[in-house]
Amino acid sequence: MSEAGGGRGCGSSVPQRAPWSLVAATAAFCLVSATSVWTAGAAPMSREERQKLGNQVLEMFDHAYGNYMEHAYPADELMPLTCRGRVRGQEPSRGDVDDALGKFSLTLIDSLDTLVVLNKTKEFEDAVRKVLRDVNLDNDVVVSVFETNIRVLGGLLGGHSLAIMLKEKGEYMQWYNDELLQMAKQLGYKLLPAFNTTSGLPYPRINLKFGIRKPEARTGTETDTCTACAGTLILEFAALSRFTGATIFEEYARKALDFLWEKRQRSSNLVGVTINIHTGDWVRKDSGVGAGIDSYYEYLLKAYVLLGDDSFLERFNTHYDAIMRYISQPPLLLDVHIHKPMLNARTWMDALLAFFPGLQVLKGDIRPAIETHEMLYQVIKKHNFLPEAFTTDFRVHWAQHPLRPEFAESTYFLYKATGDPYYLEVGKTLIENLNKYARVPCGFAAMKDVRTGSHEDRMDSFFLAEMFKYLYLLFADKEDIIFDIEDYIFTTEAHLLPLWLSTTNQSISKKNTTSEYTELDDSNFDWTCPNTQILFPNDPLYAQSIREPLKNVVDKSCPRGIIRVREESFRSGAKPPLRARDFMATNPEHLEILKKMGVSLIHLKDGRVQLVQHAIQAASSIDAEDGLRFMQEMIELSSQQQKEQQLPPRAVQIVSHPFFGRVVLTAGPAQFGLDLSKHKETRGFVASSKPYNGCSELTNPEAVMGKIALIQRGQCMFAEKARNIQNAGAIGGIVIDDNEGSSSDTAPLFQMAGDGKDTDDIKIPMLFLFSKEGSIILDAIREYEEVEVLLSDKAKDRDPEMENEEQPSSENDSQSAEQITSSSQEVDLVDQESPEESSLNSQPESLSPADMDNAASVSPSEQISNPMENHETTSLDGECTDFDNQLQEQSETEEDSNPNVSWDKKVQPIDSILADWNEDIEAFEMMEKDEL
Ligand code: DMJ
Repeated sequence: MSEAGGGRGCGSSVPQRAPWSLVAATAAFCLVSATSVWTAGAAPMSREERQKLGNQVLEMFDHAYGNYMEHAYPADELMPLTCRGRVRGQEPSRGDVDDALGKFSLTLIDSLDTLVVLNKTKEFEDAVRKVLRDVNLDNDVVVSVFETNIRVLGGLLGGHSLAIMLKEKGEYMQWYNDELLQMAKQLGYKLLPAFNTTSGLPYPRINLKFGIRKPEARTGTETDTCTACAGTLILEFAALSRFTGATIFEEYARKALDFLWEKRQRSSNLVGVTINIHTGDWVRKDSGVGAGIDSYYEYLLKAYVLLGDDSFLERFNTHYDAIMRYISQPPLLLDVHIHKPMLNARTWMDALLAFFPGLQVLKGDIRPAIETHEMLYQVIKKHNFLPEAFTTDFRVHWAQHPLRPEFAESTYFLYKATGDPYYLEVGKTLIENLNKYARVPCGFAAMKDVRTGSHEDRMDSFFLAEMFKYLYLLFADKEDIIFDIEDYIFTTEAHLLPLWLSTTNQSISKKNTTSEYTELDDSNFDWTCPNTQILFPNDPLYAQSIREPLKNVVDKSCPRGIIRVREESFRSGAKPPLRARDFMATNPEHLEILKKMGVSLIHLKDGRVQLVQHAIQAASSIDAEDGLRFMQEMIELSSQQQKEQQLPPRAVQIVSHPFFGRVVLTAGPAQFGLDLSKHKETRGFVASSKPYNGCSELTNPEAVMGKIALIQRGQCMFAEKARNIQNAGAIGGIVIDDNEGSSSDTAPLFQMAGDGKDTDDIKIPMLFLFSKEGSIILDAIREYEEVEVLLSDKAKDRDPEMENEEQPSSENDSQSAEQITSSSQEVDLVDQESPEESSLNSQPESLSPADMDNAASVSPSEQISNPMENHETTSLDGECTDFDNQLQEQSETEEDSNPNVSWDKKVQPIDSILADWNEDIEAFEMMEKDEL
């Protein structure tokens, strides 16, 4: 094994080698010892079973890659539901997510080194030839600098690294002459104009052909970028410099990192999520380890490993100490404000942070890695996948899951570090869930909603670059891989760069780095030096002993509000601060507390109530913090209550041959007809109604009798369509959008509302599909004639039995349909929240359905209800003994003994003074923008 040159492990008793090597070497020890010593915990997994799982991963990769090559290549990505390539400009725009697509056969390039890891050397050779023959890097297309760097530049460099390794071995790639490296260099030069800022931070986007700021470029006016976007370049850029001798790339990447380091918040040592690339001001001052920041930290540590430059380790350690001090609340990792790091910035976590336990392994801090990983695994067990965001009490916050690999990555590293076969079982579950819920005939489809099991027509390139690599390596023995994986470091996209680069072309190292580390006292490094005894104890049950106390952390969780703020002082007898959920606008004591916190209550002329916080008007800084927390709670409560009043999306699952339940479409529910959420489902063959719009008595009742009728949207009310198909004997209905090209990928779903009359007479279930999802059914009818679907609230497991199931047993019972009225609360946001000033507006009066109609396009004659957001009602079992719950109990007791309080609550319920807040949507948009 080659060592990472100047790379230096922590701890005087540890030999001078990179921590990376240390981790790998120690893991090998654990693996050997596991088979003989294991007596409790997860049972060891036999070599046969590991091989079986490894082969399963290979088969799954073939399914994903084969379908991409057959149906999508040379397009950037496969659309696995419609079985074609995603070509930018030819599909409805998905916004910033599309900035990863540069018409450069993204998935092929991102898959290159995966082919070698998976021992598909022949396919690798073919793939490299295709890249050299077909890929054009000079397209007139605006791409994300970050995504292009990690996926394309990283993909080319990973491909080059393994191509030269194979060539040296003497069998494959004998014709190879650094062509991938030449392409990488060409791409590197194309990205350089992005760094033309005074700060040295790159613009977030660049036109591959025209660069930046020229009229044709269509980019260069941006002012902000995310921290990860500017701080995740050093591995690829340094590798490019060191492979080619062109030092400029490493210089630019170092300069950007130096600038970010300079701009860290000096008292907390944290960085914000977005930064102004011209002024260096933090634009978003919240800080976590997930979206927008994640790989900045990753690259500091890995730059040290790859380049052997101490300054990167010292920076990483300083940040890590801050993360462990403020953000880590094991097993949670919660965002905080960089200026007020004791104050949580939100009460949910995003899925990208799942990489962090893996990074902690590399760092050598195993205990919190095990804890966080365990918590994430429990969330996965509950929803089959990690939702894009979930709350501190483990409810779904954003329900999508684009087949992200971060959790598999952490699982692999934890297994390497602990040798605990538990992590093999975790990997097995990931494989099973992917096959059961994401596999479709034409690849693997992202989950649109982990709760319903519905799909999105999307298979991101990182799924091939990362997921299969980590899963395969998890089960592989050393001899299963044709090279020594420990000679390489993984980039954030899991591309492989050789550690020998650390001693190659070092001419620019350290030139620009600042050095103020001597100012830091020892306490800054409490978390930095792994104790190998704790890290890799000889006790093979070590990891299990850490997991044990957490085994019910998700199932037994209790609702949490904003936590931790001054918790100690509450415990010591001080009066707890006012919680948003307890607040009553007519309670003089509460109004007094509000005043102390700098929050004013303004009654607007139109009857609405506005809450505004001015931190400087608070009685003390503690009161100001309480005020901020109170405002945040109001926001959370408001959004939660609104979500709970909305119906969640439904699923249309195609169950007949050759789909067998593998295609699940996201559908909008109706506020009338059979309620599919009550464990009801309806299964039946589909038939188009005549007239297709279903607006008059059907002329083909014999065709729809006992079937699920397909009806086109438009011309009349949804309820009218439902009555017409019901009268013709249909057992359910699917309304298909008449706006060609519409899709739930790009338009918000909505609920079909009634017609303002009593709709109790409608007994059948009705669902809505956008045009793209609807065409999947229509195409299936054209091809297979008989198409059977299942309408439900959640897709059913698709197992082989589905293939043998009998004819439909539709459930069309006479249970009266429930008319569900939509949330009528409509409130306005007056001002954006900021740590210094927050404001909320609310309106107690109900609005008419027309007022609520803010979905994309609405036929004048239809009624639709609010666009749906993610929603989940989780019943929490187990005893709630945490502090928040005590507070809740306390307030309930007070309420019982005080009739005025209850009465007040009735006449002015809390939700009547809450605000409609766009934080979720904005944050999600920001996250999508910042990184995928
Ligand atoms: C990948 O492209 C990279 O891992 C990146 O750093 C973060 N997100 C995606 C996968 O989720």
